[in-house]
Amino acid sequence: MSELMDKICLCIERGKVDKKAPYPPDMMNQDGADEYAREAIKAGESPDNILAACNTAMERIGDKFSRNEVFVPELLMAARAMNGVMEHLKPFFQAGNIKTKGTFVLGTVAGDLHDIGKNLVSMVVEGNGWKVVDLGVDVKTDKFLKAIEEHPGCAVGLSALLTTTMANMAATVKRIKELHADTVVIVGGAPLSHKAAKEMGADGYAANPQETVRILNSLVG
Ligand code: B1M
Repeated sequence: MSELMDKICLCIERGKVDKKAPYPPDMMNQDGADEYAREAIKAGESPDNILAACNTAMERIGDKFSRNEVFVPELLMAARAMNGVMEHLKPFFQAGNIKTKGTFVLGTVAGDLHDIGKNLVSMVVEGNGWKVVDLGVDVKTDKFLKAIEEHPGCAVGLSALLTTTMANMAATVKRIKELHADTVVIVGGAPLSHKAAKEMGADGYAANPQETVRILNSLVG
Protein backbone atom coordinates (compact mmCIF):
# COMPACT_ATOMS: atom_id res chain seq x y z
CA MET A 1 0.00 0.00 0.00
CA SER A 2 1.27 3.51 -0.77
CA GLU A 3 1.86 5.97 2.06
CA LEU A 4 -1.38 7.81 1.27
CA MET A 5 -3.35 4.57 1.26
CA ASP A 6 -1.80 3.68 4.62
CA LYS A 7 -2.95 7.05 5.97
CA ILE A 8 -6.52 6.56 4.69
CA CYS A 9 -6.55 3.08 6.18
CA LEU A 10 -5.29 4.32 9.56
CA CYS A 11 -7.76 7.24 9.68
CA ILE A 12 -10.70 4.91 9.01
CA GLU A 13 -9.48 2.33 11.51
CA ARG A 14 -9.09 5.06 14.15
CA GLY A 15 -12.33 6.83 13.16
CA LYS A 16 -10.59 10.09 12.24
CA VAL A 17 -13.17 11.63 9.91
CA ASP A 18 -11.51 14.91 8.99
CA LYS A 19 -9.10 17.53 10.29
CA LYS A 20 -11.67 19.39 12.39
CA ALA A 21 -12.94 16.20 14.09
CA PRO A 22 -11.95 16.14 17.77
CA TYR A 23 -11.94 12.31 17.80
CA PRO A 24 -9.69 10.50 18.46
CA PRO A 25 -8.05 12.98 20.84
CA ASP A 26 -4.50 11.87 19.99
CA MET A 27 -5.11 12.79 16.33
CA MET A 28 -6.54 16.24 17.05
CA ASN A 29 -5.72 18.85 14.35
CA GLN A 30 -4.28 16.21 12.03
CA ASP A 31 -5.66 15.53 8.56
CA GLY A 32 -8.34 12.84 8.46
CA ALA A 33 -9.81 10.33 6.01
CA ASP A 34 -11.57 13.16 4.16
CA GLU A 35 -8.41 15.18 3.48
CA TYR A 36 -6.33 12.11 2.56
CA ALA A 37 -9.03 10.79 0.18
CA ARG A 38 -9.14 14.18 -1.55
CA GLU A 39 -5.33 14.18 -1.80
CA ALA A 40 -5.24 10.61 -3.13
CA ILE A 41 -7.73 11.40 -5.88
CA LYS A 42 -5.82 14.55 -6.80
CA ALA A 43 -2.63 12.46 -6.98
CA GLY A 44 -4.35 10.13 -9.49
CA GLU A 45 -4.76 7.14 -7.15
CA SER A 46 -7.33 4.70 -8.55
CA PRO A 47 -10.74 4.60 -6.82
CA ASP A 48 -10.39 0.80 -6.61
CA ASN A 49 -7.16 1.15 -4.60
CA ILE A 50 -8.76 3.70 -2.28
CA LEU A 51 -11.70 1.37 -1.79
CA ALA A 52 -9.34 -1.54 -1.07
CA ALA A 53 -7.66 0.56 1.65
CA CYS A 54 -11.09 1.30 3.15
CA ASN A 55 -11.98 -2.39 3.18
CA THR A 56 -8.67 -3.28 4.85
CA ALA A 57 -9.46 -0.72 7.55
CA MET A 58 -12.93 -2.14 8.12
CA GLU A 59 -11.51 -5.67 8.35
CA ARG A 60 -8.95 -4.49 10.91
CA ILE A 61 -11.50 -2.70 13.09
CA GLY A 62 -13.84 -5.70 12.75
CA ASP A 63 -11.08 -8.03 13.96
CA LYS A 64 -10.36 -5.73 16.91
CA PHE A 65 -14.08 -5.76 17.72
CA SER A 66 -14.05 -9.58 17.67
CA ARG A 67 -11.16 -9.53 20.17
CA ASN A 68 -13.01 -7.00 22.41
CA GLU A 69 -10.27 -4.44 21.84
CA VAL A 70 -12.80 -1.88 20.52
CA PHE A 71 -16.56 -1.51 20.95
CA VAL A 72 -19.61 -0.25 19.01
CA PRO A 73 -18.74 3.49 19.29
CA GLU A 74 -15.36 2.84 17.62
CA LEU A 75 -17.10 0.85 14.85
CA LEU A 76 -19.47 3.77 14.33
CA MET A 77 -16.62 6.27 14.06
CA ALA A 78 -14.83 4.00 11.57
CA ALA A 79 -18.04 3.72 9.54
CA ARG A 80 -18.42 7.51 9.57
CA ALA A 81 -14.85 7.96 8.34
CA MET A 82 -15.37 5.38 5.58
CA ASN A 83 -18.63 7.03 4.49
CA GLY A 84 -16.72 10.30 4.14
CA VAL A 85 -14.23 8.64 1.80
CA MET A 86 -17.05 7.05 -0.17
CA GLU A 87 -18.47 10.51 -0.88
CA HIS A 88 -15.25 11.24 -2.80
CA LEU A 89 -15.51 7.95 -4.71
CA LYS A 90 -19.18 8.33 -5.67
CA PRO A 91 -18.59 10.35 -8.86
CA PHE A 92 -16.24 7.64 -10.18
CA PHE A 93 -18.57 4.75 -9.51
CA GLN A 94 -21.65 6.59 -10.69
CA ALA A 95 -20.17 7.89 -13.95
CA GLY A 96 -22.01 5.26 -15.97
CA ASN A 97 -24.53 5.17 -18.77
CA ILE A 98 -27.56 7.42 -18.72
CA LYS A 99 -30.00 4.98 -20.35
CA THR A 100 -30.91 2.46 -17.66
CA LYS A 101 -30.87 -1.30 -18.14
CA GLY A 102 -33.58 -1.88 -15.57
CA THR A 103 -34.49 -1.25 -11.95
CA PHE A 104 -32.72 -2.77 -8.97
CA VAL A 105 -34.51 -2.54 -5.63
CA LEU A 106 -31.95 -2.83 -2.85
CA GLY A 107 -32.06 -2.88 0.94
CA THR A 108 -30.51 -4.22 4.14
CA VAL A 109 -32.91 -6.73 5.67
CA ALA A 110 -35.01 -6.33 8.82
CA GLY A 111 -33.06 -6.04 12.05
CA ASP A 112 -29.81 -5.17 10.30
CA LEU A 113 -28.34 -1.66 10.33
CA HIS A 114 -25.15 -2.26 8.33
CA ASP A 115 -25.22 -0.22 5.15
CA ILE A 116 -21.68 0.46 3.97
CA GLY A 117 -21.53 -2.63 1.74
CA LYS A 118 -25.06 -2.04 0.48
CA ASN A 119 -24.21 1.57 -0.37
CA LEU A 120 -21.20 0.39 -2.35
CA VAL A 121 -23.34 -2.09 -4.25
CA SER A 122 -25.81 0.72 -4.93
CA MET A 123 -23.11 3.04 -6.31
CA VAL A 124 -21.49 0.45 -8.54
CA VAL A 125 -24.77 -0.95 -9.89
CA GLU A 126 -25.97 2.57 -10.65
CA GLY A 127 -22.66 3.35 -12.34
CA ASN A 128 -23.22 0.32 -14.55
CA GLY A 129 -26.45 1.65 -15.97
CA TRP A 130 -29.15 0.43 -13.60
CA LYS A 131 -31.71 2.57 -11.81
CA VAL A 132 -31.31 1.79 -8.10
CA VAL A 133 -34.18 2.13 -5.64
CA ASP A 134 -32.40 2.06 -2.28
CA LEU A 135 -34.81 1.21 0.53
CA GLY A 136 -32.21 1.77 3.26
CA VAL A 137 -31.57 -0.40 6.32
CA ASP A 138 -33.80 -2.52 8.56
CA VAL A 139 -36.16 -3.07 5.64
CA LYS A 140 -39.18 -5.21 6.49
CA THR A 141 -40.57 -7.68 3.95
CA ASP A 142 -43.65 -5.54 3.25
CA LYS A 143 -41.49 -2.62 2.14
CA PHE A 144 -39.70 -4.85 -0.39
CA LEU A 145 -43.07 -6.15 -1.63
CA LYS A 146 -44.43 -2.61 -2.03
CA ALA A 147 -41.34 -1.58 -4.01
CA ILE A 148 -41.67 -4.62 -6.30
CA GLU A 149 -45.27 -3.63 -7.01
CA GLU A 150 -44.22 -0.04 -7.71
CA HIS A 151 -41.42 -1.14 -10.06
CA PRO A 152 -42.75 -4.01 -12.15
CA GLY A 153 -40.00 -6.16 -13.66
CA CYS A 154 -37.37 -4.99 -11.17
CA ALA A 155 -34.67 -7.23 -9.72
CA VAL A 156 -34.17 -7.23 -5.96
CA GLY A 157 -30.99 -7.20 -3.87
CA LEU A 158 -30.92 -8.04 -0.17
CA SER A 159 -27.99 -7.35 2.13
CA ALA A 160 -27.30 -8.91 5.55
CA LEU A 161 -24.17 -8.61 7.70
CA LEU A 162 -25.31 -10.53 10.76
CA THR A 163 -25.77 -14.26 11.03
CA THR A 164 -28.89 -13.49 13.10
CA THR A 165 -30.51 -11.42 10.33
CA MET A 166 -29.93 -14.11 7.72
CA ALA A 167 -33.15 -15.70 9.04
CA ASN A 168 -35.02 -12.46 8.27
CA MET A 169 -33.44 -12.45 4.84
CA ALA A 170 -34.63 -16.02 4.22
CA ALA A 171 -38.17 -15.07 5.29
CA THR A 172 -38.15 -12.06 2.92
CA VAL A 173 -36.89 -14.13 -0.01
CA LYS A 174 -39.55 -16.77 0.67
CA ARG A 175 -42.37 -14.20 0.73
CA ILE A 176 -41.15 -12.43 -2.41
CA LYS A 177 -41.01 -15.74 -4.25
CA GLU A 178 -44.48 -16.74 -3.03
CA LEU A 179 -46.04 -13.52 -4.34
CA HIS A 180 -43.71 -12.64 -7.23
CA ALA A 181 -42.14 -15.89 -8.43
CA ASP A 182 -40.62 -14.22 -11.51
CA THR A 183 -38.80 -11.50 -9.58
CA VAL A 184 -35.06 -12.14 -9.56
CA VAL A 185 -33.64 -11.98 -6.04
CA ILE A 186 -29.90 -11.63 -5.40
CA VAL A 187 -28.49 -11.83 -1.88
CA GLY A 188 -25.18 -10.61 -0.52
CA GLY A 189 -23.25 -9.70 2.61
CA ALA A 190 -20.38 -11.16 4.59
CA PRO A 191 -22.14 -14.16 6.21
CA LEU A 192 -23.79 -15.26 2.93
CA SER A 193 -22.61 -17.94 0.50
CA HIS A 194 -23.83 -19.68 -2.64
CA LYS A 195 -25.08 -22.50 -0.44
CA ALA A 196 -27.03 -20.18 1.89
CA ALA A 197 -28.50 -18.31 -1.08
CA LYS A 198 -29.67 -21.56 -2.65
CA GLU A 199 -31.22 -22.80 0.59
CA MET A 200 -33.16 -19.51 0.90
CA GLY A 201 -34.51 -19.86 -2.62
CA ALA A 202 -32.68 -16.78 -3.94
CA ASP A 203 -31.74 -16.69 -7.61
CA GLY A 204 -28.17 -15.65 -6.96
CA TYR A 205 -25.44 -14.81 -4.49
CA ALA A 206 -23.10 -11.89 -5.10
CA ALA A 207 -19.96 -11.63 -3.01
CA ASN A 208 -19.33 -8.02 -4.06
CA PRO A 209 -20.72 -5.16 -6.17
CA GLN A 210 -18.99 -6.35 -9.35
CA GLU A 211 -20.55 -9.79 -9.02
CA THR A 212 -23.95 -8.14 -8.52
CA VAL A 213 -23.49 -6.21 -11.77
CA ARG A 214 -22.44 -9.40 -13.59
CA ILE A 215 -25.60 -11.21 -12.47
CA LEU A 216 -27.84 -8.22 -13.27
CA ASN A 217 -26.30 -7.72 -16.71
CA SER A 218 -26.81 -11.41 -17.50
CA LEU A 219 -30.55 -10.82 -17.02
CA VAL A 220 -30.67 -8.30 -19.84
CA GLY A 221 -28.44 -10.33 -22.17
CO1 B1M B 1 -21.24 -4.59 13.07
N1 B1M B 1 -20.82 -6.50 13.03
N2 B1M B 1 -22.53 -4.91 14.51
N3 B1M B 1 -21.45 -2.68 13.07
N4 B1M B 1 -19.74 -4.52 11.94
C1 B1M B 1 -19.92 -6.96 11.97
C2 B1M B 1 -20.69 -7.37 10.72
C3 B1M B 1 -19.20 -8.19 12.69
C4 B1M B 1 -18.67 -9.26 11.71
C5 B1M B 1 -18.06 -7.65 13.61
C6 B1M B 1 -17.32 -8.75 14.32
O1 B1M B 1 -17.82 -9.32 15.26
N5 B1M B 1 -16.13 -9.07 13.86
C7 B1M B 1 -20.33 -8.71 13.62
C8 B1M B 1 -21.28 -9.74 13.01
C9 B1M B 1 -21.06 -11.14 13.54
C10 B1M B 1 -22.00 -12.07 12.85
O2 B1M B 1 -23.18 -12.00 13.03
N6 B1M B 1 -21.45 -12.94 12.04
C11 B1M B 1 -21.06 -7.41 13.95
C12 B1M B 1 -21.89 -7.22 15.09
C13 B1M B 1 -21.94 -8.37 16.07
C14 B1M B 1 -22.62 -6.04 15.31
C15 B1M B 1 -23.57 -5.71 16.48
C16 B1M B 1 -24.51 -6.86 16.91
C17 B1M B 1 -22.69 -5.22 17.65
C18 B1M B 1 -23.42 -4.93 18.92
O3 B1M B 1 -24.29 -4.09 18.99
N7 B1M B 1 -23.05 -5.66 19.95
C19 B1M B 1 -24.37 -4.50 15.93
C20 B1M B 1 -25.67 -4.91 15.18
C21 B1M B 1 -26.51 -3.73 14.77
C22 B1M B 1 -27.59 -4.15 13.80
O4 B1M B 1 -27.35 -4.21 12.62
N8 B1M B 1 -28.76 -4.43 14.32
C23 B1M B 1 -23.38 -3.93 14.98
C24 B1M B 1 -23.32 -2.59 14.67
C25 B1M B 1 -22.41 -2.01 13.80
C26 B1M B 1 -22.31 -0.50 13.57
C27 B1M B 1 -23.68 0.16 13.46
C28 B1M B 1 -21.56 0.09 14.74
C29 B1M B 1 -21.40 -0.44 12.28
C30 B1M B 1 -22.22 -0.32 10.96
C31 B1M B 1 -22.32 1.09 10.46
C32 B1M B 1 -22.92 1.14 9.07
O5 B1M B 1 -22.96 0.18 8.32
N9 B1M B 1 -23.42 2.30 8.77
C33 B1M B 1 -20.75 -1.82 12.27
C34 B1M B 1 -19.62 -2.14 11.49
C35 B1M B 1 -18.92 -0.99 10.80
C36 B1M B 1 -19.13 -3.47 11.35
C37 B1M B 1 -17.87 -3.97 10.61
C38 B1M B 1 -16.65 -3.58 11.45
C39 B1M B 1 -17.66 -3.47 9.21
C40 B1M B 1 -18.81 -3.75 8.25
C41 B1M B 1 -18.51 -3.06 6.93
O6 B1M B 1 -19.01 -1.98 6.68
N10 B1M B 1 -17.59 -3.65 6.12
C42 B1M B 1 -18.12 -5.54 10.59
C43 B1M B 1 -16.84 -6.37 10.64
C44 B1M B 1 -16.32 -6.71 9.25
O7 B1M B 1 -17.06 -6.70 8.27
N11 B1M B 1 -15.09 -7.08 9.17
C45 B1M B 1 -19.18 -5.71 11.59
C46 B1M B 1 -17.10 -3.03 4.88
C47 B1M B 1 -18.09 -3.33 3.73
C48 B1M B 1 -17.58 -2.71 2.44
O8 B1M B 1 -18.12 -4.74 3.56
O9 B1M B 1 -20.50 -4.88 4.41
O10 B1M B 1 -19.17 -7.01 3.92
P1 B1M B 1 -19.49 -5.59 3.61
O11 B1M B 1 -20.02 -5.50 2.10
C49 B1M B 1 -19.34 -6.14 1.03
C50 B1M B 1 -19.87 -7.54 0.70
O12 B1M B 1 -20.36 -8.24 1.83
C51 B1M B 1 -20.88 -7.33 -0.39
O13 B1M B 1 -20.36 -6.20 -1.09
C52 B1M B 1 -19.70 -5.30 -0.19
C53 B1M B 1 -18.48 -4.71 -0.87
O14 B1M B 1 -17.57 -5.70 -1.23
N12 B1M B 1 -22.29 -7.05 -0.08
C54 B1M B 1 -23.26 -7.31 -0.98
C55 B1M B 1 -22.84 -6.49 1.01
N13 B1M B 1 -24.17 -6.39 0.85
C56 B1M B 1 -24.46 -6.85 -0.36
C57 B1M B 1 -25.68 -6.96 -1.03
C58 B1M B 1 -25.70 -7.50 -2.30
C59 B1M B 1 -24.51 -7.94 -2.91
C60 B1M B 1 -23.27 -7.85 -2.26
O15 B1M B 1 -26.93 -7.56 -2.89
C61 B1M B 1 -27.08 -8.20 -4.05
